[in-house]
Order: sequence, then C-alpha cells, then structure tokens
Amino acid sequence: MVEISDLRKVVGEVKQIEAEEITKELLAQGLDPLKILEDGIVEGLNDLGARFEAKKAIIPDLVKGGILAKACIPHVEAALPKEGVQGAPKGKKILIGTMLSQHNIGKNIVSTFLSINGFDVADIGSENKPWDFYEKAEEVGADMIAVSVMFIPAKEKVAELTDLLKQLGVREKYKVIVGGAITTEKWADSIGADGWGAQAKDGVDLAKKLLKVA
Ligand code: B12
Repeated sequence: MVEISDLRKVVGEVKQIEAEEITKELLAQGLDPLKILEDGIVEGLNDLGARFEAKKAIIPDLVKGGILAKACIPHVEAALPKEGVQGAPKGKKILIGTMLSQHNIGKNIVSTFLSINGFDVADIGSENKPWDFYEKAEEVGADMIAVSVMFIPAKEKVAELTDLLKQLGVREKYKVIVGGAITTEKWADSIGADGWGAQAKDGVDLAKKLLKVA
C-alpha cells in the first residue's frame, strides 16, 4: 500500500511515471483528493524548489516538475467533490492571473477550484503586468482580482497593482486576493491586499467571505 509521503518523495525527485501511478493508487484507496494534491504533489514540488535553491537541482528539473504536475493534477481534479456547486454564487466574477511569472500551475488550480464552486472566472493566464489586471478587470466587470505570485520580482508588481487601483480611484471596486508559494500573509497585508491564501481552497473561502456569498 502506498502513502501520500511516497507521492511527495517521487514528485520531489521528479519521477513522473511513478508519481502518476502513485496518484492514481492513492485515489483508488479513497484518500482525500485535496490531501493528495496539497501534501503529495504541492509539497513534493516545494521540495524540488528547495533542492533547486540549494543547487541540487537544475532548470530542466523545474521544467520536468511542471510537466509532472500537469500530468498528475487532472487525475486529482477529476476526483474532487462537486457538491460545492450547490448554493453557488450567482454572477460573482473573479479575474485571475499570474503576475509576471510563467508559473501557472497554482493559478490553474485556484481557477478550477473557483469555477467548481460556482464563481464566474476570467483567467488572463501568465506573465501579466499590473495594468493588464486593471484593464481586464474593467473589461469583464470583475468583483475580485486574484493574483498568483511565484516569482520574487512579481511581489513589488503586486504592490504596484494595489497602488494603481488606488490612483485610478477604483480600489474599492475590487477585492484583491493573493497567494503563491513565495508569499506570506504578512506580505499580503503590507501591500494592502484584502486577503491571502496558502492553498487553492483558501481562494474559495476568501472569495465567499469577501464577496459575501453564503
Ligand atoms: C515547476 C517550477 C517551475 C516551472 C513552472 C512550470 C509551470 N507551467 O508553471 C518553470 C520551469 C517554468 C519554472 C521557471 C522558473 N522558476 Co520555478 N519553480 C517551479 C517549482 C518547482 C514548482 C512550482 C509549482 O507549480 N508548484 C505547485 C503549485 C500548485 O503551487 P503554487 O503555485 O504555490 O500554488 C499553490 C498555493 O500557493 C496556492 N496559490 C497559488 N496562487 C494563488 C493565488 C491565490 C489568490 C490563492 C488564494 C492561492 C494561490 O494554491 C496552489 C495550490 O495549493 C517552484 C518551487 C516552489 N516552491 O513552488 C519553483 C520556483 C517558484 N521557481 C523559481 C525560480 C527562481 C524560477 C526561474 C527564475 C528559474 C530560472 N533561473 O530561470 C524561472 C522563472 C520563469 C519565469 N519567468 O516565470 C523560484 C522562485 C523564487 C524566486 N527566486 O523568484 C522557486 C520558488 C524555486 C526556488 N525555491 O528557488 N519554475
């Protein structure tokens, strides 16, 4: 019998075939798909990131990590409970994108979770700048802007976004939430975000709370 720690280990070592097999096996054992995602896949990728930082992994390993994640995550998403759709929020629109970075895996998960829970999601993809968030939010009539931050230079750009919204007199129009492996609640507070989430499910909880959805 395999365990979630086995998944974390093979993800951290970027062994894609084993990671996919173990993901499927854990799901077949009836384990919570959310735990498989967060404690197995995301933690394994964090371990890979730590190895990269310690110069024990190289850029091609990060690339392979991204490919591995994109192979494993659909199995988990297919197993997620769909009951959240009951009592789904009507007409609440959330704009989501990554600030600057190409890292789009976390953003995609948050986007999927929000959609599953009945939010109307406008996904503007990766490598956005502050102005892109503002322009698209105006265009689609968003209620909330969700920013995924995975790259250190992106952090100051998120601060620029909240400033830009203030300068343009539209800060109150949008709730701004942020998340991503390199962020903290303290940082989110310091740039005047309305909320921060460590995990994708926190994005849903924040959206429900801030947009006053029961
Ligand atoms: C895979 C990976 C890549 C892949 C990404 C592939 C892809 N399509 O996304 C590629 C190869 C592109 C890549 C490139 C680089 N990477 Co990289 N990468 C990673 C790695 C190993 C995993 C990222 C990942 O997908 N994690 C899994 C997802 C699911 O986790 P997540 O994004 O954190 O999302 C979760 C939560 O944070 C949350 N969440 C995310 N967003 C939001 C938003 C909201 C609103 C909420 C509520 C929640 C939320 O929900 C998700 C699910 O729980 C991380 C290590 C790490 N610690 O994360 C490094 C890491 C992010 N990369 C890093 C670096 C340095 C780079 C490069 C600069 C390397 C280089 N020298 O070229 C480039 C930058 C490219 C660019 N311009 O953006 C650093 C970033 C820190 C920094 N110094 O800036 C990290 C942290 C590694 C490290 N420890 O050094 N990388």
